[in-house]
Amino acid sequence: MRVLAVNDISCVGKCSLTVALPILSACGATVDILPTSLLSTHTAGFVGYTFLPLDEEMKKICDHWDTLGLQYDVIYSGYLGSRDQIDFVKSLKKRFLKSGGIFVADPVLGDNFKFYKGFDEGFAADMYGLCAVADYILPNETESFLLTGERDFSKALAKLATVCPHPVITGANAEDGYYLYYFDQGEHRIPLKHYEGSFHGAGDLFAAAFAGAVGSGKSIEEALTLSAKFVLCSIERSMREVPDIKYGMNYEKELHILTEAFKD
Ligand code: PXL
Repeated sequence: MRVLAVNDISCVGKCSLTVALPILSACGATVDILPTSLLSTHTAGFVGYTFLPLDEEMKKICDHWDTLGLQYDVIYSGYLGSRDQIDFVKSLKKRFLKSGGIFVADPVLGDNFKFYKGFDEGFAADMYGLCAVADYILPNETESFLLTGERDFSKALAKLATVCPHPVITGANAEDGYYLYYFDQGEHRIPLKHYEGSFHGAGDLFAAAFAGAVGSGKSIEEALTLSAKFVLCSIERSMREVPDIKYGMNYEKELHILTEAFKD
């Protein structure tokens, strides 16, 4: 399986491409990367970070790849640094996804019912357009609200399902507990163990594991269950080991969950 991961490089803070590479590799994928921006750290919790959008470089990289005839089984997109980049990433599907390949989009917009720095309603509207060309989308509860205007998960999921065949709302805090909500010819839910606190990078760990799992032919239910197990074990470890969670989660010693699931 050959995967193209489109995401930023946050040099510090264990998210985006720096976690997508090891996680997708643990799923047995050959991973190529298209960096969308280069930051000294991610934007949540650090002050004074540097941010270099790579819009022009992304175009040049892809023009070179055209000459190589590269084609991918899976394209997985995450944090995008500008509205132009959203448009550009839409075009990657036609250019680089094999026929029958899978496009997984994580519409990274915000958390705790707030936009991440630099994003706004216009950005969310464009991200909705990217969701409409994806096979699977992985908004968290904040992003599902920012995309649809709905706080009710069933209503948000139904709205997202009008544009994408397999929306998943990750970490949805419903009245009767925490769930993964997903649409697969109808609404389904998988209950999640809940941990107090906010775990930076958890969404990126989940998205990379999920992209690796569905790309390897697992059903949506199997892929969600496996990715949730990997992330929940990483959360438990991080609660014990990481004093300052903005530096990211300790997931490395949980990668065996993925390597074991994808043994030949
Ligand atoms: O984990 C999501 C993410 C990815 N990339 C950057 C971010 C964030 C969340 O804060 O700032 C640069």
